[in-house]
Amino acid sequence: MAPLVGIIMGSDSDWPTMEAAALALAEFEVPFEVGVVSAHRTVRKMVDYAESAAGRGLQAIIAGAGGAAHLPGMVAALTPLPVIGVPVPLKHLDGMDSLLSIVQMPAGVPVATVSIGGARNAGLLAVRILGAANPLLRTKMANFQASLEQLVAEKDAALRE
Ligand code: RP5
Repeated sequence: MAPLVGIIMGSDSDWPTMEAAALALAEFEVPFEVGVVSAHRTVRKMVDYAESAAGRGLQAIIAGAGGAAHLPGMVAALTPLPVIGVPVPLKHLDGMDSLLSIVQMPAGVPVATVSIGGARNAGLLAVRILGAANPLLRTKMANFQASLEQLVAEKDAALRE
């Protein structure tokens, strides 16, 4: 099936963090594509990717980057699609640099920023975005939420055994 979500990252070194987004999408059987697209090292590739994304059928983009993490914001400036930003933690500053680079967008160019290293939530948020126009995905998400509730109930009960 043609990909509906694009997962991009500034470097292959971001993959250990970003893989969780891919796993979440796979869990919900949402077709996705993965690629390295750097805002600084492959500027033209980034522009091409963002400008062609909607026309290629993508419905959302998950962009992860660390340090001076400009990729999500630049992509959001170049596409009308929803962009979810994942701050990737690097060796220094614990990902605070990545978080602030991604979250402090100027008015008019939103990036839905998840927590530092929060790639799984980025995948789940993409499922919710697609689910707004897809009842089957919405039902799957509701079932997933019910399973979380059930899990907490089981753990709560186990505490008192
Ligand atoms: C960022 O620089 C990337 O997103 C990555 O988090 C960071 C370091 O990249 P490498 O030097 O590991 O390729 O643009």
